[in-house]
Amino acid sequence: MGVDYIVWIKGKTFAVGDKLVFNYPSAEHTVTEVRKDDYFACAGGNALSNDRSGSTNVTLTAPGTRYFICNIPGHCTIGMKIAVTVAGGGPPSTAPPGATSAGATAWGTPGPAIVSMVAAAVAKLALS
Ligand SMILES: [Cu+2]
Repeated sequence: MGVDYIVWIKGKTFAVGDKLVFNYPSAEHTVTEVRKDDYFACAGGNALSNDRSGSTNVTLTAPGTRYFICNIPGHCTIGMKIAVTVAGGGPPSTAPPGATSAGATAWGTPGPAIVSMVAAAVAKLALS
């Protein structure tokens, strides 16, 4: 509680075989792994796994992004959540893993509307 996990994960890279260690007061929090949509919605109802032992270890066994929230009501929505991107299985990404890509998804990426606006402006220039 009170940790900015986006700041914490910034610049960190994760590889297959790394282990995430969550230490917390067992009665007060959970480590709940969820799917991407549920991560952004802070919804723990369809959890992939759930632990509230106070000492949760998660070994990263494959490339890709894994999503963890605290399933105590209200905690996730104030930031007790973390998305961990495990590198491997493809070319290196130019974006930092984890926080940045999660943020881009959370707030939306520029859609086709913006692209077509630019295309229209270019077309106008070409005509004038
Ligand atoms: Cu919590």
